[in-house]
Amino acid sequence: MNWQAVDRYAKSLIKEAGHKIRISFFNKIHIDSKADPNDLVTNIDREIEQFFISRIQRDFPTHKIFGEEGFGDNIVSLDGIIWILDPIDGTMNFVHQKRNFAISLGIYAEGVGMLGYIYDVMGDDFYHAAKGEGAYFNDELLPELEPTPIHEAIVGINARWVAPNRYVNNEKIMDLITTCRGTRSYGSAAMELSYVASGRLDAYISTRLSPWDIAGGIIIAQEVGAVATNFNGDKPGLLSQEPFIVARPGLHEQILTNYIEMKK
Ligand code: 2AM
Ligand code: CA
Ligand code: CA
Ligand code: CA
Repeated sequence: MNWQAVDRYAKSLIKEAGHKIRISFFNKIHIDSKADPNDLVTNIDREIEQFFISRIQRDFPTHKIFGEEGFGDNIVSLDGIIWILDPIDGTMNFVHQKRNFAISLGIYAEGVGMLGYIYDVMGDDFYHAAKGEGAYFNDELLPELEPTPIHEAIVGINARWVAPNRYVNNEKIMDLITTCRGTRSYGSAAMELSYVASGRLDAYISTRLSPWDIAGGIIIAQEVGAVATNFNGDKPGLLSQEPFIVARPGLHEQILTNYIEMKK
């Protein structure tokens, strides 16, 4: 496989998809809900996924596609080359804010992350990485991440985990948010991952993410030495939903050990 050619192809495909999303605001967007009334999906999420699939199937017929909206392949193993795609990560932001959403794509070969992309469509900010080649913010090489103590860290976390919930001990989360320097919540897991990789956030935590939320970002994160795992400290799975934490080295272990207590 000529990965440089795949990389050039994927970048241009993502930019083209971003353009389609930006011009979609000129027309009425149709909004539906999925699992619950706040779990939104639009015709644009679906159309963009279908756009990627039609191009990838035409130009890389042996590759498989695993996308949030379900138009791709039924993936039960990580064999072969798989494009793991979230056509719009942050659909609620797409609908309500018309910004702060991203296209997320990771390309895996036999389960190994080869190419990762997160495109902040309205900011026109492109985070990308190729395995072993470093990670970039637009054309800028991102430096290796240094450790940061918890009291100087900005942590990306949704405020709902501070309230009682069925996933984590919220009192420990309260300790975390009062100990760290500050918290932020952007509403797009992929963007938050790109922020950790580029040092804009020091950690990001979510109790439940899907493979397409993290597939692109973990390849980028790995290139700068960020540590990404589930709450057991294991490598994130790419076939099911799992809790997720990514952080600077050292800080990851500190947060996981002292502030994350999963409910049984
Ligand atoms: P989405 O916009 O692609 O659905 C919001 O905090 C983040 O969590 C977004 O990255 C969002 O992705 C994801 N998310 C939203 N609803 C979710 C759900 N029901 N299960 C898992 N992840 C979800
Ligand atoms: Ca969704
Ligand atoms: Ca998502
Ligand atoms: Ca999505």
